[in-house]
Amino acid sequence: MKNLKVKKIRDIFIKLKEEYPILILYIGGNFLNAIFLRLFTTGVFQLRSIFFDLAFILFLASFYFIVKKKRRNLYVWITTFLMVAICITNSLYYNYYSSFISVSLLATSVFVKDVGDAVMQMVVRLCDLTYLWMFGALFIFLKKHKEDHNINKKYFRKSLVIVLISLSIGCAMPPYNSFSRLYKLWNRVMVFNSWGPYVYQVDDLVQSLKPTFNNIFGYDNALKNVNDYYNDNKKELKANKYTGIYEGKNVIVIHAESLQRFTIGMELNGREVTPNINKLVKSGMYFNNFYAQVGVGTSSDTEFTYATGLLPSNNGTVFVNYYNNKYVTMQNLLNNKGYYVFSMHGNVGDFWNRETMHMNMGYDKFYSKSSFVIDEEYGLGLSDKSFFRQAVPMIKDIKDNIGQPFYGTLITLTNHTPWKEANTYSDFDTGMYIDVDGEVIRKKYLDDTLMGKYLKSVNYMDQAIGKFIDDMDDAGLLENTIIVIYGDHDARLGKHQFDYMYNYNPYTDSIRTLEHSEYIEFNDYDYELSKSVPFIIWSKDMKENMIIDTPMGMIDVMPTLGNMLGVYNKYSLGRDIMTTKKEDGIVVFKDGSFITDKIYYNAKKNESYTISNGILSDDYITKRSDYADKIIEVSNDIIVYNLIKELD
Ligand code: GP9
Ligand code: MN
Repeated sequence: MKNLKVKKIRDIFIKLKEEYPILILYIGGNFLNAIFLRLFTTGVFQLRSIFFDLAFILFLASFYFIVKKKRRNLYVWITTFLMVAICITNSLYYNYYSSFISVSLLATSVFVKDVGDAVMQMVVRLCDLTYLWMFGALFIFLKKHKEDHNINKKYFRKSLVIVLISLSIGCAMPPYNSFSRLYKLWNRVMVFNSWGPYVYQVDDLVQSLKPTFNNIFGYDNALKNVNDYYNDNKKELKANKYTGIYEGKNVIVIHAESLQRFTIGMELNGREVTPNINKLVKSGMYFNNFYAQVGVGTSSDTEFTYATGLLPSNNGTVFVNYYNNKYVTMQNLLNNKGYYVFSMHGNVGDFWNRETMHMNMGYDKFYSKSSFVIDEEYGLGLSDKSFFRQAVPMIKDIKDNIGQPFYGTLITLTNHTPWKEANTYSDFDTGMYIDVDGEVIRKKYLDDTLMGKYLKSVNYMDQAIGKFIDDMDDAGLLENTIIVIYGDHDARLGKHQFDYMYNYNPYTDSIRTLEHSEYIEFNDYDYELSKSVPFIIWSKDMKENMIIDTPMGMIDVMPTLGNMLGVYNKYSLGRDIMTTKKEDGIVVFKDGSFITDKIYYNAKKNESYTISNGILSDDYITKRSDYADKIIEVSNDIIVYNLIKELD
């Protein structure tokens, strides 16, 4: 009986192979490409996802039986092209971002293009092009085999039945929470792993189109969700000893491009990388367990999370895709209090759609590249030193002619990856000196590495900031002003850059390995934790230096700094860190991962890494994971469905 069935299936297959060779290539080739994609990206092969690949390809293949004869080849070409494109773009994208691509990025890609050099770093591996073999094979097959079938509705129906069977088998297999992941799509890697690349991309397409159809699709549900969340978590303004301490003061916020915390206090050859920022750290409020919470919108996501206390969107970038929606921001709250609110940046105004979005956020004016004399350019635009030099008289002019208080965001630029001209603008020494038989020898060490260029560039930015603060002081602009500095996100340095920096052996010109007594371990989690950025609040007359080590994310700035400035944003999902116990601090990342004082939880791998030892309750991770999922969902609903305007 069993043998009979096997024989029957084999016969069907042989018949298909003889009669439909093109179709067999179509199914087999695109299926194989999906396997390759897994191999070259996550390396995870979940059996269930393979059934979804099959279901997807067979679904497309089923139309082969009902497409008109003369259109059939075109149909094969177009759909193959789409599937190959999915494989190539995701393969490339994953290598750089460790996540999968979103069609909503198409709107954002114009900005990525402008960061040209950074994109050039996006290494194209040969394996990323493997998928192209399918075009060659298809070309040969179409030339060799001429299929001349009429429309066959019976086969069409039969293949749809197989599609349904494949889908059902896939769905019946664990993990069962993959349905909610598919629906929410903030952990793209997990969706990819359990649903396969093709279903992932269809899901992404649907999610990206959601805002367009939001009135018919999910809007009511989202509104209810968000309303329930705020009702259940009513946050009343709780005054504390920091409430209003800086009320009415001018504020200058320095958005420091790619400034990571590990550079603070770091020395190379006896020279500090950030001597000027170190001074602020030692005399101001220094939040040394602080993380940016960005998505694909990097700089702009930090601006958004800082200003609103919401997390970035999972579908596209707020600044680009949802710039017209209503948000409550630090800027418009201060504006309502009578502040003159402005931003300055040495790049073109439409980068990240800032020109439009800054107005929506409540800035009175955005001084972009065209407001400055472009007398020195590095990377994406005006050099930081020139930018800050020109900013001082502009701020003086605001003070004298528009009035106080003012709130200004100064966005730096030179420290943007890949720091190609670092040797031109920085003399910071990234070599290493060793004593060989009484003679001092200089080894190149970090000289031509990305890390070396980065450190040089950070040192340059630090000098620019130091000079700016001196100039502000000379112009009498520091008397009634607080300075806020944050690193906007990590610098996208590869892990191997750290391995090399920590384990370089100058005597052998090699990298120390585990066996070596001086080996410094730097594992995947050390790498994640090293993405921490500094957050500093400083004023000239500050009485005491404070170090705050409670885990804190960018969304906590609105409630923390806002409280000091006497403004309150009831929609912020962050916490006032000055009154948050260290054990309650949590930094939620966009993919559901989080950091507390005890662990780093990686949602992609569902594993945790101990930061400090201690007994964790059984539900420690589940509770926080649920919380992370909730605030990601609420933020996303607010952004995608423009819900602030619906809430009271
Ligand atoms: C560009 C700058 C960089 O103006 O803010 O943006 P990023 O690439 O860091 O998101
Ligand atoms: Mn940036």
